[in-house]
Amino acid sequence: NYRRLLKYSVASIVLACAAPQAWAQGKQVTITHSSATNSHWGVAALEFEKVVEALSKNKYNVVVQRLDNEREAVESVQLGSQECALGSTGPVGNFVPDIRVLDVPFLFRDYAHARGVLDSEVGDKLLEKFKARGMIGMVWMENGFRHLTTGKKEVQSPSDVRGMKIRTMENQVHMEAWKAAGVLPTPMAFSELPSALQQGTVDGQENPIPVILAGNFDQLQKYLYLTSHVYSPGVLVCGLDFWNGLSAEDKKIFQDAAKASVKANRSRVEEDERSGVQELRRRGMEVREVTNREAYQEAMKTAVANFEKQFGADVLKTLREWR
Ligand code: EAX
Repeated sequence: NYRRLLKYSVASIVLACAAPQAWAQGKQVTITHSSATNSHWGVAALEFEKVVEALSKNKYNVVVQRLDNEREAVESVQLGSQECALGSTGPVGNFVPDIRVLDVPFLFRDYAHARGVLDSEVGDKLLEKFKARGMIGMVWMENGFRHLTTGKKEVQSPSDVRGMKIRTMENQVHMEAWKAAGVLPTPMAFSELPSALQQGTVDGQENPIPVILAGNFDQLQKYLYLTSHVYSPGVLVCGLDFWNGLSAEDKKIFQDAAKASVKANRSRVEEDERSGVQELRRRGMEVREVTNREAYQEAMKTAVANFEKQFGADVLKTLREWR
């Protein structure tokens, strides 16, 4: 009897210790992003975590992880080995071809223009396209306007980029545009970029201020040219099976969290845009204002003719002239 009593008391102590913990853990939902915690992606993922956990009263335990290979992240979401991911649309067009139109260079004038389109029915319709590819496009996010950087050779005008090896995202639209400008586009995942710059496999790359800042690219590149040649959208995606398994109430929680996440993301982009160039100069980067942006546009012109065929000249015109 004494033995039995002992067995029961041990069992109840074990249960007492384990149970609340298991309960507090909630159902694990992993979301990945490709940058530092202190970045426009990091703060967005943390906000998503905070809001899901608060609104669900810890029914869900959101785990934020860093995964610099954005293509792999989307693949994992599609396959269901992770629930959600947020990041640039760079490689996403390879999964959802319709969204490639958003990556066309010189399409958006400024942030207000891009956000206006993404937040409209045009953006909603494009998010709908993710379903056929096993994902839910939750919300449009933002990576920022991309700028060219180089390591050794200084670029004075777009004709100087001819023959240069520039890393691009694994994005056909970007590759085509740079090719038209005479560049040898070298596509690779974001995860491979720092070592490619370090080893000099490429002469330069292009990314928005928030990415250059958070990735400390000032240590890898000497020159920054404020080309703003293309707006780089972002997107928060979740797996379709995961999504279909949620109750309507929980879906609403995740949607609200996604919206809060966009807010955090955009206000961080704004902050980086305000102080980032000054900070990069302070860190020693040679920053060049670009007064001849049209010359870059001109250099990419033959590609734009192709994009008009691919996406429809009228579609591009509507997007360009959006007010
Ligand atoms: O999402 O691959 C890129 O250059 C992206 O801009 C970066 O991953 C940030």
